[in-house]
Amino acid sequence: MEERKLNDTVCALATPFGTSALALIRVSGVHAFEKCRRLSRSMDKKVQAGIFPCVWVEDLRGLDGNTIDQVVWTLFSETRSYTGENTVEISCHGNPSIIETILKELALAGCRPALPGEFTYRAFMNDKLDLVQAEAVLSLIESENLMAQRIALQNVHGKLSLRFLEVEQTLIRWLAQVEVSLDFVEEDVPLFSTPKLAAEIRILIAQLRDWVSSYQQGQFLKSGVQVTLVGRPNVGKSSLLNLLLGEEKAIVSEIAGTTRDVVEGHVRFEGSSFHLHDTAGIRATQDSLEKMGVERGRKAQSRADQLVFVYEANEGWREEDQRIFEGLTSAGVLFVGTKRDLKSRETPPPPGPFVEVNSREDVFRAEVLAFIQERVGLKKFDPGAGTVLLQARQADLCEKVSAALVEASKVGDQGLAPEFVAVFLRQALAGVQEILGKRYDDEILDRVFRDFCIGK
Ligand SMILES: Nc1nc2c(ncn2[C@@H]2O[C@H](COP(=O)(O)OP(=O)(O)O)[C@@H](O)[C@H]2O)c(=O)[nH]1
Ligand SMILES: [Mg+2]
Repeated sequence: MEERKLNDTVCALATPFGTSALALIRVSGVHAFEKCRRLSRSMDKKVQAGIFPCVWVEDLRGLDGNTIDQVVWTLFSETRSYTGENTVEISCHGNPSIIETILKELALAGCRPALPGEFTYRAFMNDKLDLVQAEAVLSLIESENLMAQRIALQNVHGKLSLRFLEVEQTLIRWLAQVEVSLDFVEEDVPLFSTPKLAAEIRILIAQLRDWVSSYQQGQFLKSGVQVTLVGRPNVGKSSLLNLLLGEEKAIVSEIAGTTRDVVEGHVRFEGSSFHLHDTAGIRATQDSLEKMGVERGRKAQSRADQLVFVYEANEGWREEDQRIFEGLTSAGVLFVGTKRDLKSRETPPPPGPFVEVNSREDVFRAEVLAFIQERVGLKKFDPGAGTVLLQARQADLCEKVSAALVEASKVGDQGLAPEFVAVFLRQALAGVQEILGKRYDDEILDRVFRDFCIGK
């Protein structure tokens, strides 16, 4: 990644490039106002008035004096801006040629195009946000559904940071106790007992582990659940896909081997979001196209969070189904029996949780989706109640912190010298501080900010 500096002025389009009603261009830097003054006749007057934020409508002129667009100017002073630097926001008309011209004028005025996430990076460097909040900004932009957006927004406001700050405080307090007892070791005062501390540490470990496992749920909330339909040909996978999507997306036919490409669709249901993949039925076939379809299906299987094994409820679970089932790799499997309307007798059930449906009846749509939602743990999940991690970095570090604490508690249990406990507590503390961005290096920051869009 190119080097980020803090002493220059950066600019970027913050809205998607294309034709739209309006577009927003951001300029940030200590000298942002000076850089823009030649593009706006009122700039000097507005800056001198010193009232921020400051908003007005005025033509934006090129350095040659020609009018480029009528725009809304908004000035934020460094104390009130997102980045912690003087910031100019230009709302222009969403015409790609206007946008390009304005960006060109800004470059002529001495502004550098911003790198991805550079505005948020500057906010972090200027202590407007900690790293957990910066990542929450990213989550807020990326999140597919309302629940994840709500969590992300709470974390932009600092809710999750507060949790980590509490952990940091606890670790600092323990370290202080341990270190005091080291100082007084000659006086033989039993200031504190390591087994008692070890018990407290275990409570914190349990909490951290909860947070780590919340990440999986967080992923489901943020990016949706990848669901792949598998099973024999002609059991009704494509019909089920169409039922769940509420549209005739995949071709349904009584001819076995119809589906070859993986057919995909997205569906939202009660706050959850599912990406569905319909695949070619699994069977040995001589047809080279169908073979390719079966191969593609296998790939979709390996990417799935959840497999839905489709079988015929009217026929019941068959040996052939069992063989395919045993050939499946990874991911959780649940079962949906189709053609329930044709069922006239009790039939052998599949080897796991199942529902039986008639794919031609709309009422079964909610039933199947609720079933999947519950099986992946999204239904009983209450994001308002606990802590949900939306970023892999945070989950990985929590795991490291809890591993260090496990060591600390082991040493504590053995009643060994406090200095050994202190070593692992310090490791844990370093991990928490890395989560919060109190300790960082370029590599850490690169990893956090590379996923941002330009202009954020
Ligand atoms: N009666 C009835 N027929 C179904 C049902 N689901 C699928 N079918 C029929 O079964 C055949 C195969 O369906 P399709 O969705 O193409 O199966 P796929 O090969 O697994 O994708 C088609 O003729 C469908 O109309 C169902 O729930 N009830
Ligand atoms: Mg099909």
